[in-house]
Amino acid sequence: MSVQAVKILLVYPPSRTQSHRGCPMGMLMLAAVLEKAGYQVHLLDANAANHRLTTEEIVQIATAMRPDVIGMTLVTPLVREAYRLASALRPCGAKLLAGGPHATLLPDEPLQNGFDAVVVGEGELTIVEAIEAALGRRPMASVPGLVYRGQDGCIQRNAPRPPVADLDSLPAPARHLVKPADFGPPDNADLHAHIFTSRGCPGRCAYCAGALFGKQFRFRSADSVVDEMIAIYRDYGTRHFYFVDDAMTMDRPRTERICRRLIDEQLGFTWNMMTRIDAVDEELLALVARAGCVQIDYGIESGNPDTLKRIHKPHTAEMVRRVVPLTRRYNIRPVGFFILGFPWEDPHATDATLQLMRDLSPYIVFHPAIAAILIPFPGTEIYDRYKDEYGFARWWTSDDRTYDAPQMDTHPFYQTFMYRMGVVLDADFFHYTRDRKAKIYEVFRFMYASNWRHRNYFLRTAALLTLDLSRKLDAVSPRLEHALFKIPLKLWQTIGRLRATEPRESRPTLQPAVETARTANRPPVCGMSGCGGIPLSAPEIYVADTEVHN
Ligand code: B12
Ligand code: SF4
Repeated sequence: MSVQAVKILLVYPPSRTQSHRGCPMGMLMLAAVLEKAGYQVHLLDANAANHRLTTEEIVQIATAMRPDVIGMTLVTPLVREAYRLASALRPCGAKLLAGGPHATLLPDEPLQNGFDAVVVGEGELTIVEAIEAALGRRPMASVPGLVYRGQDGCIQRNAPRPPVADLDSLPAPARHLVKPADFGPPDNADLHAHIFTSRGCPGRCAYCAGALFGKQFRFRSADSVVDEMIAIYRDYGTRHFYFVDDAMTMDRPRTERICRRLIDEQLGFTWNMMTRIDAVDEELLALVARAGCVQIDYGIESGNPDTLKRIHKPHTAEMVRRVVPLTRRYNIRPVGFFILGFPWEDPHATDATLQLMRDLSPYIVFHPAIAAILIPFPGTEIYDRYKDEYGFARWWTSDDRTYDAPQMDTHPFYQTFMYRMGVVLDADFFHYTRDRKAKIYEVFRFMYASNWRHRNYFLRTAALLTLDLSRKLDAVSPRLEHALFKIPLKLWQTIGRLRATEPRESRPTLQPAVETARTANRPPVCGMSGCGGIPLSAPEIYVADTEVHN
């Protein structure tokens, strides 16, 4: 069979609870490599916000399509569904290839759950050889980075594939494979907003499996990044971008070069980035603001010095107190991520975090994300150290994992509500005491109160009191709570559904957006996924580009 006749189906497996409006970058980067090699490539993202697919639907499509190889991305929260899907796909006769963060961290596991082979680490340099090997056209043993079962049934782990040294040499993501209507309304600015400009992180944070792309920071040239932004704008009209690098500013000269070109060519793009508190200073903030940066996501994590040290964060609470207001001074929205519930913390330790939040609250938007209560992902120091003590080894394969969406019928209103905002309040890997749970709730309540501070006073107070009432009633009688809150919950969900179908606020015009905003005496808008262009002066809550479902 010629390469052109080989049909590859790339699948992002279903999630019961989440969907996204941005297209899956990893899959599109692999698709680009495969198309360049001549294969026929198809993409199925089961979590595309407007066209979510169940396992059964994917099987139906695959059965009709009859691909030769199916490649699947595995992320830890979705592996149970992915393994179920792999078993259901076996009768299609396609070879099943796994890759992605979870497969990289635990390459043997997918082989025990229906996959034929696993690509460890970055896929671009391995995927073509892996497909050829899966089709029996070259020996499995000849493919670095591949894990598979040998003829004796034993798992074979080939030597690792070195990471991609020259990121500029990779083809641009195959964005044309995405059907925009699947991911949101026609004005969905998130669709092509994500850009990956570097790989690797030298950090060693105890809760992060940073091993995926290695510790060595590698980056694309400034020209390649800006050229991609221009190409995306030309092809899709995208003007707001989100650099999804782990720490965008780690190579300062490169960041400066990107900014200079954006400024010199007056491209008028706006953008968000994630970076570390210790990787910015005033001069850099001034520059990125001029180049269109409207939001920086900082992983602050804690206000407790002992915790910051134990999780190996390179910043101190004092640095955070300096950098966050400074960021706001340059008209950039600082967004703060925190993690609550470290096993060594008591309620008193959490008070230090709450105090830091209070100090930052005039400037910051808090991001009460799904991982805001510590989730021990595999491959992290936290997981390895505490899995036996707290009995959560391999929680991702268990039916009673404490990391899932609250169900309307079983969970109280306040938990369901907070989940809609991104928090899994009953994530309880570390068996929290009542006091600690109460303290965690207090912190989230504070985050909401702070994020809502520009809203109508009465509505804000009513929302907070409703949450408190639900929580108190639930402690006394869950049945009574459920009976009382059933109607408001339904109402709130219906409003949510109606609002989700409304078109979102339009994006900045092609004029240099930040400058235009300033001259027009209105703040630049943030186009980041989910936040829908909220003025910088009115902080809001959003959950990256993830949408959550009950
Ligand atoms: C942007 C992002 C998101 C976005 C978009 C995700 C998406 N659909 O693409 C949003 C906000 C939706 C998101 C959500 C979540 N994310 Co996220 N996210 C990222 C981030 C920052 C970048 C992802 C990306 O685009 N990478 C760039 C591409 C090139 O890399 P890649 O996708 O991994 O693909 C490469 C390889 O993995 C491999 N590969 C991947 N798939 C396959 C398949 C085959 C067949 C082969 C051969 C190879 C292969 O080849 C690719 C090219 O080299 C990463 C961090 C990171 N540095 O990657 C975290 C990361 C992927 N997220 C993570 C997590 C935990 C989550 C959440 C669970 C958070 C939460 N608590 O809810 C949710 C899960 C959502 C879901 N339903 O899947 C973890 C996953 C860890 C793990 N053990 O699985 C990561 C690694 C962050 C971290 N360091 O902990 N995320
Ligand atoms: S949390 Fe961020 S800084 Fe820390 S290791 Fe992970 S990617 Fe690096």
